[in-house]
Amino acid sequence: MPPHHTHATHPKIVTRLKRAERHPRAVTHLTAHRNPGPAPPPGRRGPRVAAPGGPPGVDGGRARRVDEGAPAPLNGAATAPAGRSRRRLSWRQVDGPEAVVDGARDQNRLTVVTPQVDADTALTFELEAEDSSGALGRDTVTVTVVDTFNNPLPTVDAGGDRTVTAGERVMLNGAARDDGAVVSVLWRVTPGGPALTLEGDDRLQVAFTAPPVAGATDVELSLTAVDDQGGRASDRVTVTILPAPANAAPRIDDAYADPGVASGGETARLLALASDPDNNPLQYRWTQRDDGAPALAIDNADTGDAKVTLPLLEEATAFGFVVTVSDGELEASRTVTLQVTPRAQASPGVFQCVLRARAGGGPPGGRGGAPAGSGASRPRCGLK
Ligand SMILES: [Ca+2]
Ligand SMILES: [Ca+2]
Ligand SMILES: [Ca+2]
Repeated sequence: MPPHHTHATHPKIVTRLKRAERHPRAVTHLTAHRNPGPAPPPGRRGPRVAAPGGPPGVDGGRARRVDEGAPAPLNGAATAPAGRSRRRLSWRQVDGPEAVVDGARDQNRLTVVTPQVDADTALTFELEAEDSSGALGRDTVTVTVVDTFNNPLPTVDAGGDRTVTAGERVMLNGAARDDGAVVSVLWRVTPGGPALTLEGDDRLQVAFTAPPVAGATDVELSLTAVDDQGGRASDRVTVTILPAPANAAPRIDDAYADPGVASGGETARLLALASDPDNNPLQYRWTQRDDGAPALAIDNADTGDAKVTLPLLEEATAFGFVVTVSDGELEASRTVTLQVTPRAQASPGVFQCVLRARAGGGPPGGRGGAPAGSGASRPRCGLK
């Protein structure tokens, strides 16, 4: 970069610049020796005329020099080959720091406001025309922005390129400095890639969640900073998004009832232990199988440690429970069977009850109980 600002701060140069601003031709002269810039434009071209059967003839207009921060009208022209008509015109900037487009882009005339520059800088614009047959013609025009105003542009750093995985939350840390002050920043996504939702696009730190992609996909973001004198500068960063590895289903490592055989009136735990190869968080869900057994309420059914209280039964009954473990997308399930025996004897004595309690609630020793289908009152082991 030419040491322009050191020169420009010299009082004599500032005076010359000020004078130059009033006399645009002098600016050209003043800057030409310091920064020759691109080769001078060729002489006025003749209007490019559409050849019969060829694409539309397009002329982007004359190359020119314009002061920084000034409006620059561009005048293009397009002609369709004989027998066709002009269907569409569009202007776009293809090179150089971004100029602000003032008005429509689909007319012969395009008005842009040149950006501030730190040295004479070429901007290239392209005019594209499409005719009624769909044929396209293009031409470019160069506008050289002349450095006339001594305002060092902000220094912007969008950070280093990154590679992330789809679904990952990505945080980008930008930086912007200026000799004066940075008054605003803005992150933008270059169109054409996958859509991103930026969180905090007007702050130096921006975040987004990497979208799903079919293959490695580049997303380009730019960070633009504006200083207190309207100067702006940008930097770009490329984030490569890799597809997320295929999700694997959770595994149920163990599932059982404790105790495995219980008697009516007791409480049994339903325990499940699962893991996920991707370390996804898991959700548990216990349900009772619809197999004719009495329906039971399951406590803590959404955990790996659920609980049921068994009813008093007339006959031995198997209760089936299903635990389903989900990682949010895939699931695994397992059935657990709990055998429940009726309480041992009708009208048990206090002694037997105490004995059972001391045995730790295990399966009762005696079988039998009320005969199947009998309406006899259930044996109870309670002291009233
Ligand atoms: Ca400048
Ligand atoms: Ca500045
Ligand atoms: Ca998983």
